[in-house]
Amino acid sequence: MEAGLPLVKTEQIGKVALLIIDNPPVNATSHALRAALKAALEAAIADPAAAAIVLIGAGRGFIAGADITEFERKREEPLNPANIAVMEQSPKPIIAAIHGHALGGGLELAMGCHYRVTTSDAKLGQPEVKIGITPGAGGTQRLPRLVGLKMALDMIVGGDPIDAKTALAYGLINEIIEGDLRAGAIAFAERVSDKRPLPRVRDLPAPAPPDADFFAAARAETAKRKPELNAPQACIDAVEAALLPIDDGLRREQEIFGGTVFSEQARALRYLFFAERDAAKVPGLAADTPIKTIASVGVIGGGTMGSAIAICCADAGLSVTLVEADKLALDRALATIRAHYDGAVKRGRLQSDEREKRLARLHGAMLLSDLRGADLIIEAVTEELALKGKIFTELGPIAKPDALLASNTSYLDLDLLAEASQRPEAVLGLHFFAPATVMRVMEVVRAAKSAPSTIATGMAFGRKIRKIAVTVGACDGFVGNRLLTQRGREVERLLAEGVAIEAIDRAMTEFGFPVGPCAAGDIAGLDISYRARKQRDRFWPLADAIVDAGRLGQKSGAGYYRYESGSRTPLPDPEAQRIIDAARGSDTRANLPSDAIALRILSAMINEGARLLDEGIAARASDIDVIWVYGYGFPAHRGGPMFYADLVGLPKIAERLSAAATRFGDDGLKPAPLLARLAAEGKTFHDWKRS
Ligand code: T1G
Repeated sequence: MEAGLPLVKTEQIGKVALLIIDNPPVNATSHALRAALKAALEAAIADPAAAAIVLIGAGRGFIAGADITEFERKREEPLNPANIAVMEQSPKPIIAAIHGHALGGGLELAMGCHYRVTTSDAKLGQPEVKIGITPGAGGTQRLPRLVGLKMALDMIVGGDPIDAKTALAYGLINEIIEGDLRAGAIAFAERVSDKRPLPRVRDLPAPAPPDADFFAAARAETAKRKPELNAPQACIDAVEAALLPIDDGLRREQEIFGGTVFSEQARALRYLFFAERDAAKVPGLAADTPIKTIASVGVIGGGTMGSAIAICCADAGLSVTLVEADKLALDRALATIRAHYDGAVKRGRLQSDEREKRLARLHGAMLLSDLRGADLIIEAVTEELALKGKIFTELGPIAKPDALLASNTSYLDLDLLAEASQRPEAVLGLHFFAPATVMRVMEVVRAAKSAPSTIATGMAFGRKIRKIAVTVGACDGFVGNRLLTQRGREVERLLAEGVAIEAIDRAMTEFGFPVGPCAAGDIAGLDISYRARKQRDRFWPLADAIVDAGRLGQKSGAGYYRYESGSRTPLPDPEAQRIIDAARGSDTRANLPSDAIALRILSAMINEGARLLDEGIAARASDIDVIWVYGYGFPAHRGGPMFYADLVGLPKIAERLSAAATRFGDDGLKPAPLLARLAAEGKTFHDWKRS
């Protein structure tokens, strides 16, 4: 916010006082804004010239909620409830004029007003649960009085906003203003300026519970869907308090809110909120680095990844040409894509006309030369260096002069592909995570000679296809898979000690992962990591023994678990354990507590994270966390491996690793220099900034 410019400007338009809230980028209610708003409200209420007051936001929207950056410390008065009290005691009507987002404290302030009008594209919601807290300015009490318990609960426990049409249908707003909001809101204010009594939400009757076990059912259903999260249950508790008289309910809400704000889960989710946004700022990349326009994309390879990448591009409105080696493979890829969209229509997630629009953007081809017009070409063929090298060699002379050439390789040496293309400055890695239509993160890999605009364009492309794009350096496995390898290595050590397959997976699911490392391997296909190990002379005798026994995971019906035909449910299989015991030459079992198993695995990953920071492959610790949370299912309410390390304390992690290095005689387990240094200095990864 430009210093000295008022956060709230008041304009008198006829008999209406217009209070313009201006705290870019999203009018978050920082302490300064709350204080300025209180002063402006009190002045307008006292001003005889003002028969009505309109609150309106400058910039992108109304108010995106409380200033989340303030939650790491005790927040100063006035808080939003104080401003709401001022409005509810006002003898004059106050109208919230909403465009863009009215979220969290922003919607709560609007519900403190007597009327709410919006533009047709406004979004209204209580997303607090997504950052691990409950609403804390009356939203859990006023929203149910306006929209009923069911809708209020859906909005508050789910956290997703509703659109203006739905808000009008549920009585959350009074009117949708077509055309100029400011003028429309002032006209509305003039119309209601003499209407009495003033409709205060707090005066509405407490909502009647739909049926006796409404809340019990909501708790059970939420516990099933989000068993590890505290905030959704706390939100249900707070909304249930709406059955009480309003002031009792508001007091109860404050108690519940206070119990969530400083919780570990809330701190982790807040951290991730900003980590996600920080990832978009690539250190060393000037903000004005030119970004090329990407309107058409060529995808080479229509396998699982290639067809999913094509779908992501078509979903984002891009024209896509999918190249396969022959007609059979091409037809198969296009059929996979059509089946994806048919499924989405069947599940009601997509309108059929929208399906046709997206399919119309997709074209099949069988020649690389058919990609000569593409702005960006993404190679997504099998992980074979020779094949990828051949493709990049051919692409060099074919692609148009300013095209970008990207590889979806997960491991291979990008610089070799870049050299093969004869235009290394235009080459980058775009590493998607399977399933690419679901996983929200994408590693944008900077090769040795990638031009700044190539990386800037890769990041913009990521945002365009609604991915969280994170720039990483080029190395074997980039960031995500480097930690994955260390996780696999520690699992191999645990298996060798006699820890059971199920015990390892249980430890990581209890920690919060959706599936354990062994079951995750079965999903991905054990032959893929087996081949990657062989290509690097990496010898994991126990993991190899499973594959050597023909157990490739889900796709072969057995891996670390067995799978009934057509089922994806991992079933314990003594045969898998027998193969491992045979390979380690013992069937004695070691029983380690789950948290010890989890800490061993996480420590190895955290150590690798520290190396990646030291090497400059990862620019900041939070980038590693964003990649693992949105690419590998690391539980978001734990913040990511590096955030978790700070929570546990780096000295403890370093000590653990030193002990393991001695025990296993493996220098690879020694604390990485950065970890050892930060631990010794009593610092955290969060403190660490690249000098
Ligand atoms: N506080 C502080 N900074 C915020 C912020 C907030 N609430 N919302 C956004 N920012 C920053 C963000 O970090 C980024 O900064 C810039 O604004 C643009 O955001 C009392 C307790 C509104 C949908 O959870 O969902 O109210 O990176 O990149 O994609 O009950 O921001 O540029 O430096 O996300 O257009 C509840 C959070 C708070 C909404 C816009 N509110 N915000 O998305 O832009 S708790 C939220 C969003 C609360 C009350 C409780 C999105 C957006 P930078 P952006 P965008």
